[in-house]
Amino acid sequence: MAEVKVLGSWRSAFSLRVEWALKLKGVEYEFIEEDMSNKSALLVESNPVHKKIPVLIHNGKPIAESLVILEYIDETWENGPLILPKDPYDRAVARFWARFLDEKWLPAYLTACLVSGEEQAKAKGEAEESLRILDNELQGKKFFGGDFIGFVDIVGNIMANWAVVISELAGLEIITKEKFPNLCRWMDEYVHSSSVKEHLPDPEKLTESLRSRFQRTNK
Ligand SMILES: N[C@@H](CCC(=O)N[C@@H](CS)C(=O)NCC(=O)O)C(=O)O
Repeated sequence: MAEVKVLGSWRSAFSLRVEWALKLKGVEYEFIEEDMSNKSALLVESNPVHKKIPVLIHNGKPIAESLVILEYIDETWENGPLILPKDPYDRAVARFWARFLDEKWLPAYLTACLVSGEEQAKAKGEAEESLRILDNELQGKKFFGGDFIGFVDIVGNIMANWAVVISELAGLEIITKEKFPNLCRWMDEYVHSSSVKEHLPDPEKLTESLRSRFQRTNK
């Protein structure tokens, strides 16, 4: 039987992407919790370039970067639902939105929650601009993937749970029903869907673990 290991952390949205994809495909795996303040030799040798989680190790061969891993999982385990669409154009579109989330929306959102004053207003504006585009993309759709959870939904996990916790700690209201109705409906649908809800980190535990980094005391 194939040996599948995931080097990750219970609180990392990136490593949970990998776990959710494996669960969706029904692949059994061993989860190895990494201590980010004391990275294991296995992590450093498996991902020598970035030394980051998640890493998927399949029969001894490591693969790093969550988006790359999701595609590998989809191509390797053909049973179960497709993560990326079949059609080449739809696949390209899904990859486009996944990169948009990680490269455009996420850095602006995190910056808005970490800085203050003018810098914060600028980052918040940029994050909201990305959210408007994503909200529009969800118009008339249940999930980014259509009727079922797919690549972009899995990558967007960070919006549906982490983003809410982080902005609460930072005392910023960004994703509201008034401004982003489609996105809020998607978040609700997504976190309550059967393939996701039982695998979400405990919200209180997550809040505690992110408190020291994001809570603002000088508001
Ligand atoms: N682009 C990477 C990001 C992964 C990432 O940022 N991992 C964080 C934990 S959430 C990490 O390992 N940080 C350790 C470090 O930066 O030293 C991916 O998609 O896998």
